[in-house]
Amino acid sequence: MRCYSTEVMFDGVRAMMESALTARDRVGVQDFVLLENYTSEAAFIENLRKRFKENLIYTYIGSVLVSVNPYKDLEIYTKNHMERYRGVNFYEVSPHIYAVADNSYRSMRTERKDQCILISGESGAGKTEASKKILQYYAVTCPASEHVQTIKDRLLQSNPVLEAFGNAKTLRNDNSSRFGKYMDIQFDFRGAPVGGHIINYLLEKSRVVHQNHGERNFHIFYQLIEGGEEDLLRRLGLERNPQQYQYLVKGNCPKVSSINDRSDWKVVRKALNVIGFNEDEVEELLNIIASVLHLGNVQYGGEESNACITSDTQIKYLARLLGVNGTVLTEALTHKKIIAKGEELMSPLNLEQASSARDALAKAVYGRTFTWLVNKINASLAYTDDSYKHFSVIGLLDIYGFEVFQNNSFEQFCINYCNEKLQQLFIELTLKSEQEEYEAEGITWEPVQYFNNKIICDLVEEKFKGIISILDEECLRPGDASDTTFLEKLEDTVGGHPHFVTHKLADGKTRKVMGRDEFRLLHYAGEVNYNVNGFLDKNNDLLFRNLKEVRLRRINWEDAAATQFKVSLAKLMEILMSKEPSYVRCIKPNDSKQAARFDEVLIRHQVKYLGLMENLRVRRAGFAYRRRYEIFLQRYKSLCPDTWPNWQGKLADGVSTLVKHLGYKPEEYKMGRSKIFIRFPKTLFATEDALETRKHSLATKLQAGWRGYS
Ligand code: AD9
Ligand code: MG
Repeated sequence: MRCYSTEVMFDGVRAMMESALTARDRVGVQDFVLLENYTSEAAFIENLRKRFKENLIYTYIGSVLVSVNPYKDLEIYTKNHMERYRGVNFYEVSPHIYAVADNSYRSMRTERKDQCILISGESGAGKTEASKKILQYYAVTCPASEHVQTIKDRLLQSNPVLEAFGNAKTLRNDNSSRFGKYMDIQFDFRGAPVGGHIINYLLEKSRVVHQNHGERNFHIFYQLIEGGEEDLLRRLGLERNPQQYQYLVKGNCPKVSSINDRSDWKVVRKALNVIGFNEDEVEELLNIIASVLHLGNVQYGGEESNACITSDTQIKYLARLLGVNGTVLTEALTHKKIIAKGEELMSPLNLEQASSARDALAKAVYGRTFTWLVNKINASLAYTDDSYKHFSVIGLLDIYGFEVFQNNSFEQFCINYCNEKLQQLFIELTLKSEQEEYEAEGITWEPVQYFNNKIICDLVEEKFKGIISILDEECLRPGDASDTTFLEKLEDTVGGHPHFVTHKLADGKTRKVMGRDEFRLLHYAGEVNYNVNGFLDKNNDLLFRNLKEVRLRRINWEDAAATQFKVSLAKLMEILMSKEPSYVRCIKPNDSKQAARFDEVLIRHQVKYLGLMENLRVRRAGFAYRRRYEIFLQRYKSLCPDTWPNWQGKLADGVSTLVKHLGYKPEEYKMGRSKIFIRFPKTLFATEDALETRKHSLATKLQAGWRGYS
């Protein structure tokens, strides 16, 4: 028996030794700053590939977490895993999303500073999943009481609701978020979550009326139709068949194999209750969802120049569901109000105009309902305990990544502008924190050269002469303003900007590779051509005035436009600047949603768009590695007779003695106030190898001892 256990132990030790000695070759480095050739993109990608192959989806760049979507369940999100990361120092455990969550939580608790976690990456890269993992981590590991449990439940349950109304199946992701989301989690003095607040950005409303082939409308429509109870559907006048509805057939994709609309409906209904919606509110919400479907089935006929509605079935439902007068609604869907010689007149719409008016109403109704929903969720998450007003905050930002399609429009313009702003913040804050750490440690700061993308942000957002200002100006200009005149104005105003290109060349000739209705922006992440068609309408959020006058209960008609987006982004930047940031950079390994496929071309693109090489360069510009003295000494003290088994003097002196004994040259390291800074990975690796060799020889001795014993 004893002999058997010794054998097992011996094999275990040997296996551990072997794996440790070859580990770096097999699984790469867990922090990119330890890459010898840190400026090489190929080395960067090779490291990602090695780790991905071993199911190690997380790797650091300093404190930034890089995550590659595994597209399979890895069983690394259990309660045991959560426990393993709880209260443990970032570098003592392997990279994980829980380490980021825990690190932010501890910084918030110990330094009393609000935190934020910024998650970015392209569609399908795993941002939303990452943000859910963080939320779950807090829900499980933070202290709880009855009230706190209610808030934890509501925070968790806000996800299925927001996803039902704001997510959809796209070609890139079966559960794609079609809005940006910033969520504050508020913690009380004991570190328990006691409230929350959500801000949403730029919902893709165009999806309500149109979907590309293979894509779907927002999940809620299918959930309601597939899962809604018989009498509910009867009240709403809906049939249990998505193919009946014009707004659901455009993508020819009513079913998705990875989605069960019927069971999702049950989850959403329950979540609405948990969040605190009463039956009337749920009914009202569903009335609006149903009315969007009825609106889509409103058909026009009559003369080309004078549209009329061919059947009043939908209008009857709409009038009842929305609580509006049917005649007023019919007129609003077929006429527009114009002012001629100071008088208001109703002018008939032609067929095309009438269809756009109908679609505009559907989009507006849906968009405003989404805002109302977010407001309701916020009310239910609001921190209500007046007796103790002060709380600390961790913010989670799950926002759309940089997008480049074959055809890029207003939406991509806004999304990419948003990423440009976040990149600016990222570079500024990374540099700032590097600089602050050097200062705090009393080490001379060595300036880092980097590309500052402020010039591109200014091109988009500057007052009077930025692209958004010019767009607004064209939208307000009466007369012949159009997408074409907008482009002409852009050429006149920013034509000479180094990051702006159109088909016109400076010498009056034409650049053949570009369309006449396009402009190109040279973003930090790459070049994107934007087609101007639809820019003015989308910026106006076109809705004829009389449609706005069809007052709908609980719906607040505010205009949305690029300027509003700009203002809300500026506010977001302010929020983020006031907090201590952590970053999660998500990468999508392939375009076919497959596990274990590492598409190198696709990944190289993302490494570029996410600015990861720049990030690594900034982080590595000075020192590859830094550790607090006590942690460094604890790990390596066995390598020096003077520090083993325990160093009695000052920590810094112990580390000094140790590294001198190891033969570190003065140019290889610097001693800060509380940390040692090591310039090159090879110095650290030599030390690590010395440690392995020592463990190995100890194990051999131990093994000899055991043999003798048995
Ligand atoms: V989008 O910009 O909203 O379209 P996200 O949010 O970046 O996108 P999401 O988090 O929704 O992507 O992930 C897409 C899918 O990848 C998920 O539905 C999962 O099936 C899969 N995924 C993502 N992360 C993980 C993970 N850590 N483990 C397993 C994952 N599967
Ligand atoms: Mg998402």
